[in-house]
Amino acid sequence: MQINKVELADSFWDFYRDAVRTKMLPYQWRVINDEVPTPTVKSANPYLNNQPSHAIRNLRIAAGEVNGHFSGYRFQDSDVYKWLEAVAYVLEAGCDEELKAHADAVVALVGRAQATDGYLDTYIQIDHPEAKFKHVSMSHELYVMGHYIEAGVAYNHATGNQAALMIARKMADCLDHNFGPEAGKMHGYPGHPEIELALAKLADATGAERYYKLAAYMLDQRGKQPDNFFHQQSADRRETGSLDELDRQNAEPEDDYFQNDRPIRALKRGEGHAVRMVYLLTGMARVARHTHDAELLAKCAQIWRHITNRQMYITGGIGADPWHEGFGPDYYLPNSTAYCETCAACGMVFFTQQLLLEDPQAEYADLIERELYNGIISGMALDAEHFFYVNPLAVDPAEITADKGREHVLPERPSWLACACCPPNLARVVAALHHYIYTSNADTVYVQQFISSRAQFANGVTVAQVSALPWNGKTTLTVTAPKPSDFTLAIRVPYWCNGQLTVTIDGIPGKTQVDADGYCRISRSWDDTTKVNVEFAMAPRLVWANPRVAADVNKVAIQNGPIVYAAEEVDNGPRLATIAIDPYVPLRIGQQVPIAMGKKVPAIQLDAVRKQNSGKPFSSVKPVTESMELTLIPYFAWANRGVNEMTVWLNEKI
Ligand code: FUB
Ligand code: ZN
Repeated sequence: MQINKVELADSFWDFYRDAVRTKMLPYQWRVINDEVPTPTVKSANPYLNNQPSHAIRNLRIAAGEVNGHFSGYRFQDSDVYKWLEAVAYVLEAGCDEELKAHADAVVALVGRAQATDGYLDTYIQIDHPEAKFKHVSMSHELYVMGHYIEAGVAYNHATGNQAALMIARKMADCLDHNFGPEAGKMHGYPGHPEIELALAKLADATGAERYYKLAAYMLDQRGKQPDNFFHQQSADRRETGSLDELDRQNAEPEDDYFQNDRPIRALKRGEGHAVRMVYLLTGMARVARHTHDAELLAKCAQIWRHITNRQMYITGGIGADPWHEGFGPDYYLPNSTAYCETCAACGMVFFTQQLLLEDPQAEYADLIERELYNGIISGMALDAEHFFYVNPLAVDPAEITADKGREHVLPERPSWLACACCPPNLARVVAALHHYIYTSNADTVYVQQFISSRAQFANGVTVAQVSALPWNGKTTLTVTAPKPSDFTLAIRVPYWCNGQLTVTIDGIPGKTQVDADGYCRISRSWDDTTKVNVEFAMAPRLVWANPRVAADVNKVAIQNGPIVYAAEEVDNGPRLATIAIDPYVPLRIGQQVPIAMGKKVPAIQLDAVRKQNSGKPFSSVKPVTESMELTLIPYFAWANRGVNEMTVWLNEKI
């Protein structure tokens, strides 16, 4: 049952997809062309502070079309490539002449900037040619080329643009020429994984097996000790006197930061830099699927389980350690210092999708749903022109200005970021949403996400879905089979309904058994048109953290369906930490709260208390409580109504 096409028309996601197409991508285009004034939000954290992007200009300089020096972070090129990839998914879903014209021009520019050997990294080409491939742990050369390869493959697929794919092939051939097991090549791999998953995509698009081989080589070469590649390169630079700025500052991170302290098959959990880790895992899973490497697939699944059970926030955020943008110890999930980079949530989706394709288990699609509705779209303001890089679960604007440990936290989304990896990453995930709704194998169509859409299969079958999610648990699936077709419709039963669902098939009650893998299956000979109505029980509910999460002891969070809720100061007054709720109190849903851009969201309201005492920092008098009505809004919608406090976890009244 090969999926030919999926079209979306969804009351929740159309807002985001339209915002990405009509606002975010045109806006990001102006940003990367330096046409947007430098934003005003200032942070002590250099990644979050702002400066003009210069990203297109860097490519023009590398192409020899204008004079100047490289500007921005070493990986600035990737902002352009992720933008291009997002445009590709937009064009896959429909047409947009203006975006296409810009994207065609970008492909042509990238072609002109690419060196004759296929190499392209404007930081190196413009100002540091002597450093080419000399400091691969930190340079991001393979990272930016990986992002171009992903974009080139997607753009070629969406538009048929041959140059886009040729550039990608030339790049991959350049890497194949320089890296590999053969004598005379570098026995290396990148500091920031990305190229591995990109090479796998290119191999799938072209049928060129050697790209898979190179990806597999880089994966298995990673972290080998002794004779570690990064250490060897470092020793070479010292011996040849070609130390760079980072060497001179002794700024090389520890090996575990780049998952370089052990071979990938010895990894057990989320280690080091979170985005690097999940990109690495995506590459591992993708290559392992291709090579049928059962050991590596089991390893990926084991690490996924470890991350989701011990290292992930309720929002799907990962990366509790702001100093390394990385994973922390198990159950170390502080709320107000959380990093939870938007890119890391995107990376979790990429990784999980690979596991889901290999082994359809509802828990994988559950996680993708958690990321989509919480950890990813929290990264954008509803105006689609302001972005969070860091997505903590508690923010107090007054405290963050006084706390060096919270320099990475911003109380509002800035209109751009010096390190702008997240905004175009978010754009490419939302634009590619049609790839996440259904999966299939020879005899089964899996409905993985409840998003109104229409899927066409190669055998002529269509599945049209009308879903009321995320606000209501009702979905109708209309299956049309032009000739009788035997197959199974496997409907994911989301974790949040606790197995409570109703199913009718053409009005007749169907079985509601949930199989061990989390799907409710309807196996039959489908003929003509069949209507399957499914309703998952959905009601606001309390969620408790594992008691080992010290930050959440005696706290509760509130979720409705897949949506995690949060309290904001604008609805509840200041000092959210003084509010406590009785876990048995009724949770009322329904009131629509206007947020921004004409968008309203259903609030959850409940009776709560606010604790107060004399006003001194401590007292032997027990605080008194005052009743209040607490209003919660979806976490993703916070920080759209000005700078204010927010918290996901609330004190439990004891
Ligand atoms: O290193 C490139 C990107 O910058 C990473 O993926 C992000 O975490 C940020 O550090
Ligand atoms: Zn990012």
